[in-house]
Amino acid sequence: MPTVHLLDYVAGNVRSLMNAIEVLGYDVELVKTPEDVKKADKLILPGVGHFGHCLSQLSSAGYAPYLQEHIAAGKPFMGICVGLQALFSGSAEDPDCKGLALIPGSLNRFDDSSKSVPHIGWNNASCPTNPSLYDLRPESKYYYVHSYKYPYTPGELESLGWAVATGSYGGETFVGAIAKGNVVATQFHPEKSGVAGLRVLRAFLTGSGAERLAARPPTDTKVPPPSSTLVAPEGLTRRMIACLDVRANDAGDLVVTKGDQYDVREKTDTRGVRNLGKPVAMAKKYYEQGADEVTFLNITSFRDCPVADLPMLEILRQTSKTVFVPLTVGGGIRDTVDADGTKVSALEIATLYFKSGADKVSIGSDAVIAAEEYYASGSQLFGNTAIEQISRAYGNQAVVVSVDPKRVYVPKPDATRHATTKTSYPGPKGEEYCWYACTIKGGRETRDLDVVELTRAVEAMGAGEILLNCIDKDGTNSGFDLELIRQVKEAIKIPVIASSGAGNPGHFEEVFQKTTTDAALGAGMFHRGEYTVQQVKDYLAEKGLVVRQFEG
Ligand code: 1PR
Repeated sequence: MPTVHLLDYVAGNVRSLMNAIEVLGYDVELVKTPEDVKKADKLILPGVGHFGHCLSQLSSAGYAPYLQEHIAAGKPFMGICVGLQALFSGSAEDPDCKGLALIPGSLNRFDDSSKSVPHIGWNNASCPTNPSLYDLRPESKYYYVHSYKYPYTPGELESLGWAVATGSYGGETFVGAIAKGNVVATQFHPEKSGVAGLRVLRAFLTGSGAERLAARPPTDTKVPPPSSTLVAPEGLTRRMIACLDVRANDAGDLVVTKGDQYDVREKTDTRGVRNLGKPVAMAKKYYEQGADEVTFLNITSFRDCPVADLPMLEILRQTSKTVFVPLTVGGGIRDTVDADGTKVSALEIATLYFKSGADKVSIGSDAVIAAEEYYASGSQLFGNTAIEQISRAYGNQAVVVSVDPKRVYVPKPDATRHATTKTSYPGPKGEEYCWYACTIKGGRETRDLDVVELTRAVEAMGAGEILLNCIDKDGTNSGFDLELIRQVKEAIKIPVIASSGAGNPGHFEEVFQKTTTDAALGAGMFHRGEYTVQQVKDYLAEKGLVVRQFEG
Protein backbone atom coordinates (compact mmCIF):
# COMPACT_ATOMS: atom_id res chain seq x y z
CA MET A 1 0.00 0.00 0.00
CA PRO A 2 1.26 3.53 -0.67
CA THR A 3 2.43 5.41 2.41
CA VAL A 4 1.70 8.84 3.79
CA HIS A 5 3.63 10.41 6.65
CA LEU A 6 1.80 12.00 9.53
CA LEU A 7 3.41 14.37 11.97
CA ASP A 8 1.99 13.67 15.45
CA TYR A 9 3.91 16.38 17.30
CA VAL A 10 1.43 17.22 20.06
CA ALA A 11 -0.76 14.91 22.11
CA GLY A 12 -3.33 15.33 19.37
CA ASN A 13 -5.91 12.83 18.38
CA VAL A 14 -4.58 11.40 15.15
CA ARG A 15 -6.49 8.11 15.42
CA SER A 16 -9.44 9.42 13.41
CA LEU A 17 -7.15 10.79 10.74
CA MET A 18 -5.25 7.50 10.54
CA ASN A 19 -8.52 5.59 10.19
CA ALA A 20 -9.67 7.88 7.40
CA ILE A 21 -6.37 7.55 5.53
CA GLU A 22 -6.37 3.77 5.94
CA VAL A 23 -9.91 3.46 4.64
CA LEU A 24 -8.71 5.26 1.51
CA GLY A 25 -6.11 2.53 0.97
CA TYR A 26 -2.96 4.18 2.33
CA ASP A 27 -0.54 3.17 5.07
CA VAL A 28 0.29 5.74 7.70
CA GLU A 29 3.80 6.19 8.99
CA LEU A 30 4.14 8.44 11.99
CA VAL A 31 6.93 10.98 11.87
CA LYS A 32 8.80 10.66 15.17
CA THR A 33 11.87 12.84 14.61
CA PRO A 34 12.68 15.86 12.41
CA GLU A 35 14.91 13.62 10.27
CA ASP A 36 11.87 11.44 9.48
CA VAL A 37 10.41 14.42 7.60
CA LYS A 38 13.19 13.99 5.03
CA LYS A 39 11.93 10.47 4.26
CA ALA A 40 8.41 11.68 3.64
CA ASP A 41 7.00 12.11 0.20
CA LYS A 42 3.42 13.00 1.13
CA LEU A 43 3.29 14.71 4.52
CA ILE A 44 0.29 15.68 6.63
CA LEU A 45 0.49 18.19 9.47
CA PRO A 46 -2.60 17.89 11.67
CA GLY A 47 -3.16 20.04 14.70
CA VAL A 48 -5.80 20.75 17.27
CA GLY A 49 -6.07 23.18 20.12
CA HIS A 50 -3.89 26.15 20.84
CA PHE A 51 -1.79 27.78 18.10
CA GLY A 52 1.00 28.70 20.52
CA HIS A 53 1.13 25.23 22.03
CA CYS A 54 1.27 23.54 18.61
CA LEU A 55 3.80 25.92 17.10
CA SER A 56 6.09 25.93 20.11
CA GLN A 57 6.04 22.10 20.10
CA LEU A 58 6.89 22.13 16.40
CA SER A 59 9.78 24.49 16.80
CA SER A 60 11.17 23.15 20.08
CA ALA A 61 11.26 19.64 18.60
CA GLY A 62 13.12 21.10 15.62
CA TYR A 63 10.48 20.36 12.98
CA ALA A 64 9.95 23.86 11.56
CA PRO A 65 12.96 24.08 9.18
CA TYR A 66 12.36 20.53 7.90
CA LEU A 67 8.73 21.34 7.14
CA GLN A 68 9.75 24.51 5.32
CA GLU A 69 12.30 22.47 3.35
CA HIS A 70 9.71 19.79 2.48
CA ILE A 71 7.33 22.43 1.14
CA ALA A 72 10.05 24.35 -0.72
CA ALA A 73 11.17 21.09 -2.38
CA GLY A 74 7.73 20.84 -3.98
CA LYS A 75 6.69 17.68 -2.12
CA PRO A 76 2.99 17.15 -1.34
CA PHE A 77 1.98 18.75 1.94
CA MET A 78 -1.38 18.96 3.69
CA GLY A 79 -2.16 21.01 6.81
CA ILE A 80 -5.31 20.38 8.84
CA CYS A 81 -6.92 22.82 11.31
CA VAL A 82 -3.98 24.27 13.30
CA GLY A 83 -1.92 22.72 10.48
CA LEU A 84 -3.49 25.35 8.17
CA GLN A 85 -3.02 28.10 10.73
CA ALA A 86 0.67 27.16 11.05
CA LEU A 87 1.25 28.25 7.45
CA PHE A 88 0.56 31.89 8.35
CA SER A 89 3.02 34.23 10.10
CA GLY A 90 1.20 34.31 13.41
CA SER A 91 -2.04 34.30 15.36
CA ALA A 92 -3.65 36.57 17.93
CA GLU A 93 -4.08 33.41 20.00
CA ASP A 94 -0.40 33.68 20.90
CA PRO A 95 1.17 36.81 19.45
CA ASP A 96 4.65 35.85 20.70
CA CYS A 97 4.68 32.63 18.76
CA LYS A 98 5.71 32.61 15.10
CA GLY A 99 4.07 30.51 12.41
CA LEU A 100 5.88 28.89 9.47
CA ALA A 101 5.28 32.15 7.56
CA LEU A 102 4.61 30.58 4.18
CA ILE A 103 1.79 33.10 3.93
CA PRO A 104 2.05 36.61 5.37
CA GLY A 105 -0.78 37.53 7.74
CA SER A 106 -2.05 36.75 11.18
CA LEU A 107 -5.17 34.94 12.40
CA ASN A 108 -7.69 36.56 14.70
CA ARG A 109 -10.50 35.39 16.94
CA PHE A 110 -14.15 35.19 15.89
CA ASP A 111 -16.19 38.02 17.39
CA ASP A 112 -18.25 36.45 20.19
CA SER A 113 -20.52 39.43 20.87
CA SER A 114 -23.41 37.86 19.01
CA LYS A 115 -22.47 34.24 18.48
CA SER A 116 -20.96 31.23 20.18
CA VAL A 117 -17.22 30.75 19.99
CA PRO A 118 -15.64 28.27 19.18
CA HIS A 119 -17.28 27.88 15.79
CA ILE A 120 -18.28 24.22 15.95
CA GLY A 121 -20.18 22.42 13.27
CA TRP A 122 -20.70 21.82 9.59
CA ASN A 123 -20.11 24.72 7.25
CA ASN A 124 -19.07 25.48 3.69
CA ALA A 125 -15.69 25.50 2.04
CA SER A 126 -16.51 26.88 -1.37
CA CYS A 127 -14.25 28.35 -3.97
CA PRO A 128 -16.38 30.02 -6.65
CA THR A 129 -13.36 30.60 -8.92
CA ASN A 130 -12.47 26.91 -8.79
CA PRO A 131 -15.57 25.02 -7.60
CA SER A 132 -13.94 21.59 -7.61
CA LEU A 133 -10.73 22.62 -5.85
CA TYR A 134 -9.39 19.43 -4.23
CA ASP A 135 -12.82 17.92 -4.83
CA LEU A 136 -14.52 20.41 -2.53
CA ARG A 137 -18.14 20.85 -3.53
CA PRO A 138 -20.18 24.00 -3.05
CA GLU A 139 -23.19 21.99 -1.85
CA SER A 140 -21.18 19.91 0.65
CA LYS A 141 -20.58 20.68 4.31
CA TYR A 142 -17.40 20.18 6.31
CA TYR A 143 -16.78 19.85 10.04
CA TYR A 144 -15.05 22.82 11.66
CA VAL A 145 -14.03 23.43 15.23
CA HIS A 146 -11.97 26.57 15.89
CA SER A 147 -12.01 29.93 17.62
CA TYR A 148 -9.37 31.62 15.45
CA LYS A 149 -9.54 32.11 11.71
CA TYR A 150 -7.86 33.87 8.82
CA PRO A 151 -10.37 36.51 7.73
CA TYR A 152 -11.07 36.41 4.04
CA THR A 153 -10.40 39.54 1.98
CA PRO A 154 -11.29 38.97 -1.67
CA GLY A 155 -8.23 38.94 -3.89
CA GLU A 156 -5.63 39.12 -1.09
CA LEU A 157 -4.46 35.51 -1.03
CA GLU A 158 -5.34 34.99 -4.70
CA SER A 159 -2.87 37.73 -5.61
CA LEU A 160 -0.19 35.56 -3.94
CA GLY A 161 -1.21 32.61 -6.11
CA TRP A 162 -3.44 30.79 -3.61
CA ALA A 163 -6.79 29.29 -4.49
CA VAL A 164 -9.10 29.95 -1.56
CA ALA A 165 -12.32 28.29 -0.37
CA THR A 166 -14.31 30.11 2.26
CA GLY A 167 -16.96 29.59 4.88
CA SER A 168 -19.01 32.18 6.69
CA TYR A 169 -20.07 32.32 10.34
CA GLY A 170 -22.12 35.03 12.00
CA GLY A 171 -21.23 37.66 9.41
CA GLU A 172 -17.52 36.79 9.26
CA THR A 173 -16.08 35.14 6.17
CA PHE A 174 -13.00 33.05 6.82
CA VAL A 175 -10.54 30.86 4.96
CA GLY A 176 -11.84 27.29 4.97
CA ALA A 177 -9.20 25.81 2.66
CA ILE A 178 -6.27 27.03 0.61
CA ALA A 179 -4.13 25.45 -2.07
CA LYS A 180 -1.14 26.37 -4.16
CA GLY A 181 1.32 24.15 -6.00
CA ASN A 182 2.15 21.17 -3.77
CA VAL A 183 0.38 22.57 -0.69
CA VAL A 184 -3.21 22.22 0.44
CA ALA A 185 -4.57 23.07 3.88
CA THR A 186 -8.02 22.91 5.42
CA GLN A 187 -9.34 24.70 8.47
CA PHE A 188 -11.99 21.98 8.71
CA HIS A 189 -11.31 18.36 9.62
CA PRO A 190 -11.60 16.24 6.45
CA GLU A 191 -11.34 13.06 8.54
CA LYS A 192 -14.48 14.07 10.46
CA SER A 193 -16.43 15.44 7.50
CA GLY A 194 -18.00 12.23 6.25
CA VAL A 195 -17.72 11.30 2.59
CA ALA A 196 -17.26 14.97 1.61
CA GLY A 197 -14.09 15.13 3.73
CA LEU A 198 -12.77 11.77 2.54
CA ARG A 199 -12.98 13.11 -1.03
CA VAL A 200 -10.65 15.98 -0.14
CA LEU A 201 -8.19 13.64 1.57
CA ARG A 202 -8.27 11.36 -1.46
CA ALA A 203 -7.56 14.29 -3.79
CA PHE A 204 -4.46 14.99 -1.72
CA LEU A 205 -3.32 11.38 -1.39
CA THR A 206 -3.71 10.52 -5.08
CA GLY A 207 -2.24 13.83 -6.22
CA SER A 208 -5.33 14.52 -8.34
CA GLY A 209 -6.06 17.74 -6.41
CA ALA A 210 -2.64 19.21 -7.13
CA GLU A 211 -2.76 18.05 -10.78
CA ARG A 212 -6.11 19.69 -11.41
CA LEU A 213 -5.00 22.84 -9.63
CA ALA A 214 -1.91 23.04 -11.84
CA ALA A 215 -4.18 22.82 -14.88
CA ARG A 216 -6.33 25.57 -13.48
CA PRO A 217 -4.36 28.09 -11.44
CA PRO A 218 -6.30 30.75 -9.47
CA THR A 219 -7.89 33.27 -11.79
CA ASP A 220 -7.69 37.02 -11.50
CA THR A 221 -4.52 37.16 -9.50
CA LYS A 222 -4.15 40.87 -10.16
CA VAL A 223 -7.67 42.23 -10.09
CA PRO A 224 -9.67 41.15 -7.03
CA PRO A 225 -13.00 39.79 -8.18
CA PRO A 226 -16.12 41.47 -6.78
CA SER A 227 -16.63 40.25 -3.24
CA SER A 228 -20.26 39.25 -3.73
CA THR A 229 -19.21 36.41 -6.01
CA LEU A 230 -16.62 35.08 -3.61
CA VAL A 231 -18.15 35.36 -0.19
CA ALA A 232 -19.93 32.19 0.83
CA PRO A 233 -23.46 32.52 2.15
CA GLU A 234 -23.98 31.80 5.84
CA GLY A 235 -23.49 28.10 5.82
CA LEU A 236 -23.41 26.74 9.37
CA THR A 237 -25.96 23.95 9.56
CA ARG A 238 -28.26 23.02 12.42
CA ARG A 239 -26.21 20.34 14.14
CA MET A 240 -27.95 17.10 15.13
CA ILE A 241 -26.44 14.60 17.50
CA ALA A 242 -27.46 11.02 18.19
CA CYS A 243 -26.73 9.91 21.74
CA LEU A 244 -26.19 6.36 22.93
CA ASP A 245 -26.37 5.67 26.66
CA VAL A 246 -24.36 2.49 27.17
CA ARG A 247 -24.17 0.14 30.13
CA ALA A 248 -23.87 -3.56 30.91
CA ASN A 249 -27.20 -5.33 31.19
CA ASP A 250 -27.86 -7.93 33.85
CA ALA A 251 -26.24 -10.61 31.64
CA GLY A 252 -23.07 -8.51 31.47
CA ASP A 253 -23.42 -7.48 27.79
CA LEU A 254 -22.84 -3.87 26.79
CA VAL A 255 -26.07 -2.51 25.40
CA VAL A 256 -27.57 0.77 24.35
CA THR A 257 -30.22 1.65 26.84
CA LYS A 258 -32.47 4.61 27.46
CA GLY A 259 -34.15 5.79 30.59
CA ASP A 260 -37.22 7.73 31.55
CA GLN A 261 -35.94 10.52 33.73
CA TYR A 262 -32.74 8.46 34.05
CA ASP A 263 -34.44 5.22 35.13
CA VAL A 264 -33.24 2.69 32.55
CA ARG A 265 -35.01 -0.37 33.97
CA GLU A 266 -38.12 -1.91 32.41
CA LYS A 267 -41.39 -1.08 34.11
CA THR A 268 -42.24 -4.82 34.23
CA ASP A 269 -41.74 -7.00 37.34
CA THR A 270 -38.33 -8.20 36.16
CA ARG A 271 -37.00 -4.59 36.14
CA GLY A 272 -34.30 -5.65 33.66
CA VAL A 273 -32.11 -3.02 31.96
CA ARG A 274 -33.78 -1.86 28.74
CA ASN A 275 -31.84 -3.24 25.81
CA LEU A 276 -32.25 -1.19 22.64
CA GLY A 277 -29.40 -2.57 20.59
CA LYS A 278 -25.67 -2.83 20.04
CA PRO A 279 -23.59 0.35 20.36
CA VAL A 280 -21.27 -0.02 17.33
CA ALA A 281 -24.01 -1.05 14.90
CA MET A 282 -26.34 1.69 16.10
CA ALA A 283 -23.66 4.39 15.80
CA LYS A 284 -23.04 3.32 12.19
CA LYS A 285 -26.76 3.37 11.45
CA TYR A 286 -27.10 6.94 12.75
CA TYR A 287 -24.00 8.06 10.81
CA GLU A 288 -25.60 6.69 7.64
CA GLN A 289 -28.85 8.47 8.45
CA GLY A 290 -26.94 11.75 8.58
CA ALA A 291 -26.16 12.30 12.28
CA ASP A 292 -23.65 15.14 12.51
CA GLU A 293 -22.05 13.66 15.61
CA VAL A 294 -22.40 10.57 17.76
CA THR A 295 -22.10 10.64 21.55
CA PHE A 296 -21.55 7.61 23.76
CA LEU A 297 -22.23 7.93 27.48
CA ASN A 298 -21.08 5.20 29.82
CA ILE A 299 -23.87 5.72 32.29
CA THR A 300 -22.60 3.43 35.04
CA SER A 301 -19.10 4.83 35.07
CA PHE A 302 -19.19 5.45 38.79
CA ARG A 303 -18.87 1.71 39.30
CA ASP A 304 -15.23 0.74 39.50
CA CYS A 305 -13.61 -1.19 36.68
CA PRO A 306 -9.97 -1.70 35.67
CA VAL A 307 -8.98 1.23 33.47
CA ALA A 308 -7.59 -0.92 30.65
CA ASP A 309 -10.99 -2.64 30.43
CA LEU A 310 -12.96 0.55 30.17
CA PRO A 311 -15.96 -0.72 28.24
CA MET A 312 -16.02 2.20 25.82
CA LEU A 313 -12.50 1.69 24.48
CA GLU A 314 -13.37 -1.18 22.18
CA ILE A 315 -16.64 0.45 21.15
CA LEU A 316 -14.70 3.55 20.09
CA ARG A 317 -12.04 1.54 18.25
CA GLN A 318 -14.69 -0.24 16.21
CA THR A 319 -16.91 2.77 15.62
CA SER A 320 -14.13 5.10 14.53
CA LYS A 321 -13.27 2.75 11.66
CA THR A 322 -16.59 3.34 9.92
CA VAL A 323 -18.07 6.53 11.34
CA PHE A 324 -16.41 9.67 9.98
CA VAL A 325 -18.13 12.31 12.07
CA PRO A 326 -17.03 13.50 15.51
CA LEU A 327 -17.33 10.98 18.32
CA THR A 328 -17.76 12.06 21.93
CA VAL A 329 -17.41 9.74 24.88
CA GLY A 330 -18.49 10.44 28.44
CA GLY A 331 -18.69 8.71 31.78
CA GLY A 332 -15.95 8.22 34.33
CA ILE A 333 -13.60 10.96 33.17
CA ARG A 334 -12.04 11.82 36.53
CA ASP A 335 -8.97 11.04 38.62
CA THR A 336 -9.32 7.52 39.86
CA VAL A 337 -7.45 4.60 41.41
CA ASP A 338 -7.05 1.52 39.24
CA ALA A 339 -7.89 -2.02 40.39
CA ASP A 340 -4.22 -2.62 41.34
CA GLY A 341 -4.05 0.56 43.42
CA THR A 342 -2.29 2.74 40.79
CA LYS A 343 -3.49 6.32 40.57
CA VAL A 344 -4.82 7.22 37.14
CA SER A 345 -5.51 10.83 36.23
CA ALA A 346 -8.52 12.07 34.29
CA LEU A 347 -6.06 13.19 31.60
CA GLU A 348 -4.70 9.65 31.28
CA ILE A 349 -8.22 8.26 30.94
CA ALA A 350 -9.05 10.89 28.33
CA THR A 351 -5.85 10.00 26.47
CA LEU A 352 -6.93 6.36 26.31
CA TYR A 353 -10.23 7.46 24.81
CA PHE A 354 -8.59 9.78 22.27
CA LYS A 355 -6.17 7.08 21.21
CA SER A 356 -9.13 4.74 20.68
CA GLY A 357 -10.89 7.16 18.33
CA ALA A 358 -12.78 9.70 20.44
CA ASP A 359 -12.65 13.33 19.33
CA LYS A 360 -14.11 14.81 22.49
CA VAL A 361 -14.59 13.65 26.05
CA SER A 362 -17.59 14.61 28.11
CA ILE A 363 -17.23 15.23 31.84
CA GLY A 364 -20.24 15.10 34.16
CA SER A 365 -19.91 14.54 37.91
CA ASP A 366 -16.30 15.66 38.15
CA ALA A 367 -17.17 19.04 36.58
CA VAL A 368 -19.74 19.68 39.30
CA ILE A 369 -17.21 18.95 42.06
CA ALA A 370 -14.61 21.11 40.30
CA ALA A 371 -17.09 24.01 40.02
CA GLU A 372 -17.93 23.76 43.72
CA GLU A 373 -14.23 23.95 44.57
CA TYR A 374 -13.78 26.85 42.16
CA TYR A 375 -16.37 28.95 44.01
CA ALA A 376 -15.13 27.79 47.42
CA SER A 377 -11.68 29.15 46.53
CA GLY A 378 -13.03 32.55 45.45
CA SER A 379 -13.24 31.73 41.71
CA GLN A 380 -9.55 30.96 41.37
CA LEU A 381 -8.10 28.56 38.85
CA PHE A 382 -5.16 26.35 39.81
CA GLY A 383 -4.85 24.45 36.55
CA ASN A 384 -5.33 21.07 38.18
CA THR A 385 -8.93 20.14 37.32
CA ALA A 386 -9.67 17.48 34.72
CA ILE A 387 -11.20 20.17 32.47
CA GLU A 388 -8.09 22.37 32.63
CA GLN A 389 -5.65 19.51 32.16
CA ILE A 390 -7.47 17.93 29.23
CA SER A 391 -8.20 21.21 27.47
CA ARG A 392 -4.57 22.27 27.87
CA ALA A 393 -3.35 19.05 26.29
CA TYR A 394 -5.99 18.52 23.61
CA GLY A 395 -7.64 21.92 23.16
CA ASN A 396 -10.91 23.33 24.55
CA GLN A 397 -12.86 21.83 21.66
CA ALA A 398 -12.07 18.36 23.01
CA VAL A 399 -13.78 18.96 26.36
CA VAL A 400 -17.55 18.83 26.67
CA VAL A 401 -19.24 19.23 30.04
CA SER A 402 -22.37 17.15 30.42
CA VAL A 403 -24.88 18.70 32.80
CA ASP A 404 -27.66 16.70 34.48
CA PRO A 405 -29.94 19.32 36.02
CA LYS A 406 -33.25 18.93 37.88
CA ARG A 407 -35.90 21.58 38.38
CA VAL A 408 -36.36 23.01 41.88
CA TYR A 409 -39.53 25.11 42.15
CA VAL A 410 -39.72 28.28 44.28
CA PRO A 411 -42.61 30.75 44.76
CA LYS A 412 -40.47 33.83 44.05
CA PRO A 413 -36.91 34.63 42.91
CA ASP A 414 -35.68 35.74 46.35
CA ALA A 415 -36.73 32.43 47.91
CA THR A 416 -33.34 31.06 46.88
CA ARG A 417 -29.79 32.34 46.29
CA HIS A 418 -29.82 30.55 42.92
CA ALA A 419 -30.44 31.96 39.44
CA THR A 420 -34.15 31.45 38.84
CA THR A 421 -36.27 31.58 35.76
CA LYS A 422 -39.98 32.38 35.49
CA THR A 423 -41.64 29.26 34.23
CA SER A 424 -44.72 28.71 32.12
CA TYR A 425 -45.02 25.29 33.75
CA PRO A 426 -45.65 26.01 37.45
CA GLY A 427 -44.61 23.57 40.17
CA PRO A 428 -46.86 21.23 42.20
CA LYS A 429 -47.86 24.03 44.55
CA GLY A 430 -48.32 26.53 41.76
CA GLU A 431 -44.77 27.92 42.15
CA GLU A 432 -44.03 30.25 39.24
CA TYR A 433 -40.24 30.16 39.41
CA CYS A 434 -37.64 27.46 39.29
CA TRP A 435 -33.91 27.01 39.33
CA TYR A 436 -31.98 24.10 37.95
CA ALA A 437 -29.93 22.11 40.44
CA CYS A 438 -26.89 20.21 39.21
CA THR A 439 -26.66 16.53 40.04
CA ILE A 440 -23.87 13.96 40.01
CA LYS A 441 -23.70 10.18 39.56
CA GLY A 442 -26.40 10.11 36.90
CA GLY A 443 -28.88 12.16 38.91
CA ARG A 444 -28.50 10.13 42.08
CA GLU A 445 -27.16 13.05 44.13
CA THR A 446 -28.38 16.66 43.93
CA ARG A 447 -25.95 19.48 44.79
CA ASP A 448 -26.37 23.07 45.93
CA LEU A 449 -25.06 24.42 42.62
CA ASP A 450 -27.18 25.79 39.79
CA VAL A 451 -26.65 25.46 36.06
CA VAL A 452 -25.62 29.08 35.63
CA GLU A 453 -22.91 28.68 38.26
CA LEU A 454 -21.75 25.38 36.81
CA THR A 455 -21.60 26.45 33.18
CA ARG A 456 -19.83 29.74 33.96
CA ALA A 457 -17.24 27.95 36.08
CA VAL A 458 -16.48 25.28 33.49
CA GLU A 459 -16.30 27.90 30.72
CA ALA A 460 -13.65 29.68 32.81
CA MET A 461 -11.79 26.37 33.20
CA GLY A 462 -11.63 25.87 29.45
CA ALA A 463 -14.58 23.63 28.54
CA GLY A 464 -15.39 23.97 24.85
CA GLU A 465 -19.04 22.98 24.83
CA ILE A 466 -21.98 22.16 27.13
CA LEU A 467 -24.16 19.07 26.72
CA LEU A 468 -27.28 20.28 28.47
CA ASN A 469 -29.48 17.40 29.59
CA CYS A 470 -32.57 17.81 31.76
CA ILE A 471 -33.65 15.02 34.11
CA ASP A 472 -37.27 16.25 34.21
CA LYS A 473 -37.50 16.00 30.42
CA ASP A 474 -35.35 12.93 29.71
CA GLY A 475 -37.31 10.22 27.91
CA THR A 476 -40.63 12.11 28.15
CA ASN A 477 -40.99 12.79 24.39
CA SER A 478 -42.51 16.13 25.38
CA GLY A 479 -39.93 18.42 23.78
CA PHE A 480 -36.80 20.17 25.05
CA ASP A 481 -36.81 22.39 28.15
CA LEU A 482 -36.63 25.72 26.33
CA GLU A 483 -36.53 27.72 29.57
CA LEU A 484 -33.43 25.86 30.74
CA ILE A 485 -31.72 26.25 27.38
CA ARG A 486 -32.40 30.00 27.26
CA GLN A 487 -31.06 30.49 30.77
CA VAL A 488 -27.80 28.70 30.00
CA LYS A 489 -27.35 30.32 26.59
CA GLU A 490 -27.62 33.74 28.21
CA ALA A 491 -24.99 32.84 30.80
CA ILE A 492 -22.11 31.67 28.57
CA LYS A 493 -20.42 32.08 25.17
CA ILE A 494 -19.39 28.50 24.44
CA PRO A 495 -21.76 26.36 22.34
CA VAL A 496 -24.66 24.53 23.96
CA ILE A 497 -26.14 21.19 22.86
CA ALA A 498 -29.80 20.95 23.84
CA SER A 499 -30.67 17.48 25.12
CA SER A 500 -33.56 15.54 26.70
CA GLY A 501 -37.19 15.36 25.69
CA ALA A 502 -37.08 15.09 21.88
CA GLY A 503 -40.04 12.98 20.72
CA ASN A 504 -40.66 14.11 17.13
CA PRO A 505 -39.09 16.26 14.39
CA GLY A 506 -41.20 19.26 15.45
CA HIS A 507 -39.35 19.35 18.78
CA PHE A 508 -36.06 19.89 16.93
CA GLU A 509 -37.60 22.67 14.87
CA GLU A 510 -38.96 24.25 18.04
CA VAL A 511 -35.64 24.24 19.88
CA PHE A 512 -33.79 25.71 16.89
CA GLN A 513 -36.46 28.36 16.21
CA LYS A 514 -37.24 29.39 19.78
CA THR A 515 -33.79 29.32 21.37
CA THR A 516 -30.28 30.08 20.17
CA THR A 517 -29.04 26.57 20.90
CA ASP A 518 -26.04 25.52 18.83
CA ALA A 519 -26.99 21.87 18.45
CA ALA A 520 -29.71 19.44 19.49
CA LEU A 521 -29.46 15.84 20.60
CA GLY A 522 -31.93 12.98 20.46
CA ALA A 523 -31.86 9.46 21.80
CA GLY A 524 -35.02 7.47 22.58
CA MET A 525 -37.04 8.48 19.51
CA PHE A 526 -34.23 7.18 17.28
CA HIS A 527 -33.51 4.04 19.32
CA ARG A 528 -37.15 3.01 19.39
CA GLY A 529 -37.30 3.46 15.61
CA GLU A 530 -40.05 6.09 15.77
CA TYR A 531 -38.09 8.48 13.53
CA THR A 532 -34.77 8.41 11.71
CA VAL A 533 -32.20 11.20 11.87
CA GLN A 534 -32.80 11.65 8.14
CA GLN A 535 -36.52 12.25 8.71
CA VAL A 536 -35.77 14.95 11.27
CA LYS A 537 -33.33 16.62 8.90
CA ASP A 538 -35.78 16.47 6.00
CA TYR A 539 -38.38 18.08 8.24
CA LEU A 540 -36.00 20.85 9.30
CA ALA A 541 -35.05 21.46 5.67
CA GLU A 542 -38.75 21.74 4.74
CA LYS A 543 -39.08 24.39 7.42
CA GLY A 544 -36.23 26.35 5.84
CA LEU A 545 -33.47 25.44 8.30
CA VAL A 546 -30.02 24.64 6.88
CA VAL A 547 -29.01 21.03 7.51
CA ARG A 548 -26.29 18.72 6.24
CA GLN A 549 -27.52 15.70 4.33
CA PHE A 550 -25.60 12.42 4.33
CA GLU A 551 -23.50 11.89 1.21
CA GLY A 552 -23.19 8.19 0.43
O1 1PR B 1 -20.68 11.69 35.75
O2 1PR B 1 -18.74 12.06 34.27
O3 1PR B 1 -19.28 9.79 35.05
O4 1PR B 1 -20.71 10.95 33.40
C1 1PR B 1 -21.85 10.12 33.39
C2 1PR B 1 -22.63 10.46 32.16
O5 1PR B 1 -23.68 9.54 32.04
C3 1PR B 1 -23.23 11.85 32.21
O6 1PR B 1 -23.05 12.47 30.96
C4 1PR B 1 -24.71 11.61 32.46
O7 1PR B 1 -25.50 12.53 31.73
C5 1PR B 1 -24.92 10.21 31.90
N1 1PR B 1 -25.92 9.43 32.63
C6 1PR B 1 -25.76 8.91 33.86
N2 1PR B 1 -26.88 8.20 34.17
C7 1PR B 1 -27.73 8.30 33.15
C8 1PR B 1 -29.05 7.67 33.05
O8 1PR B 1 -29.80 7.87 32.09
N3 1PR B 1 -29.42 6.88 34.05
N4 1PR B 1 -27.68 9.37 30.99
C9 1PR B 1 -27.13 9.07 32.17
C10 1PR B 1 -27.84 10.56 30.57
C11 1PR B 1 -29.10 11.67 29.14
C12 1PR B 1 -28.98 12.03 27.76
C13 1PR B 1 -30.08 11.40 26.96
C14 1PR B 1 -30.94 12.58 26.65
C15 1PR B 1 -31.85 12.40 25.52
N5 1PR B 1 -28.51 10.45 29.41
O9 1PR B 1 -27.75 11.97 27.19
O10 1PR B 1 -29.51 10.75 25.91
O11 1PR B 1 -31.67 12.92 27.84
O12 1PR B 1 -32.82 11.45 25.76
P1 1PR B 1 -34.23 11.52 25.02
O13 1PR B 1 -33.99 12.17 23.70
O14 1PR B 1 -34.65 10.09 24.87
O15 1PR B 1 -35.11 12.31 25.92
P2 1PR B 1 -19.82 11.12 34.70
